[in-house]
Amino acid sequence: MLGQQELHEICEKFIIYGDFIVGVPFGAGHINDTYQITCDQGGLRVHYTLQKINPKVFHNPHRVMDNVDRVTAHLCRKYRENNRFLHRRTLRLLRTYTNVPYVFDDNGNCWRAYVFVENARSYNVLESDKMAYSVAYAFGEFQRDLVDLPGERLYETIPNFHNTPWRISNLFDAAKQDVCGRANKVARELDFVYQRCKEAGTLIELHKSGDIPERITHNDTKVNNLLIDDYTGEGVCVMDLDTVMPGLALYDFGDMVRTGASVAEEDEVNLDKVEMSLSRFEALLRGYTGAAGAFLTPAEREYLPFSAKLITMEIGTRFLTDYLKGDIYFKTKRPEHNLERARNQFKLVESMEAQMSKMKDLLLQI
Ligand code: ADP
Ligand code: GN1
Ligand code: MG
Repeated sequence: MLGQQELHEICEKFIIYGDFIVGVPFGAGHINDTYQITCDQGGLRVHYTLQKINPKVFHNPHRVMDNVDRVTAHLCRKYRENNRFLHRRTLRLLRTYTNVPYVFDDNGNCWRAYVFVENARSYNVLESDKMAYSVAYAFGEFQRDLVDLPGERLYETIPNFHNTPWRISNLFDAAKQDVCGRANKVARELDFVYQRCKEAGTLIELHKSGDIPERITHNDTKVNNLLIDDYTGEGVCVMDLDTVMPGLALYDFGDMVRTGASVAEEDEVNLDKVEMSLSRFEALLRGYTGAAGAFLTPAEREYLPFSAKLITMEIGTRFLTDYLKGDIYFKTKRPEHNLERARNQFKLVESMEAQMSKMKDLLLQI
């Protein structure tokens, strides 16, 4: 984490109409370094978000920022035309004195700053079905608003990001190499994945056969990547736009269910507490189809329940891979953190499997 002087120096490169007071680490993201910056602006205290993009995860920050800039500019234009509250509906990038939305520090790290969205917060675990509806509606609306993004295809900021079979083969490679000597501890988990690897390519196959289209998708729709209004409970701002790129809408829906229908935190170690709530699932389904239903193809609709299970497998697989590789990707707070997360996700997969026929029944009712 950086000291105040360094944060101050980075802030000075952005056009901020205020004096730096303090910067504090903020949020519960697993990837970037995020700070809330407080400035004095003409006697008022105003906040900004300052983020260092993780260079180990995003190898080409210029491309990440080009995507984010295009996407946020498009959303701003759209909201302005529709007289919606611009400043809280989308992230707003600050620009530098050379009119660029990011800067590099002396170590070559890329930093960006956003207007801090006030009177709203993100949740790791949702508190009600109503909240689940709002979350899914907001992410569905995000996809819908990007359908007409002008210009070239967005960059793929992380290639193969939702290529589930590739993620699984990475897991077995990591187990084979076993650089940390941890593989013997996870035989049961490896078998869990092995038993399910046949269905890992389902969505990719459907895309290849033309049944489900490529769209502009968020690709990281875990529910804490959305700010929820403190007063109205509405989803007000989709965040974490680093992986907005061409993708499959189903992975977005699946990730909302993985995180929004689980009644426990992603790293809850008491697995008895980990399960998928069917009523949360129903609320997410209604919210998402409420916003995105008009453009979904029949095959996309049909695979909504399955997508939840698939991405939960995928993320569990990624946590387990990172555990075997020595915790080099996700931020961790304790030595077994990634293993705990993987076990948690696999328990959630089992809960989804046990409720899959009910999930499919609900789909027929909406
Ligand atoms: P990571 O890639 O590490 O997950 P995020 O972009 O998701 O980073 O940001 C981490 C957290 O910071 C978010 O979950 C949210 O709580 C907070 N945050 C980010 N941007 C803003 C913003 N503009 N306004 C308010 N909070 C924000
Ligand atoms: C990461 O950045 P964050 O914490 O919102 C990860 C997602 C995972 C998620 C699991 C770029 O999301 O893919 O699903 O952790 N983001 C990246 O919690 O890898
Ligand atoms: Mg995040």
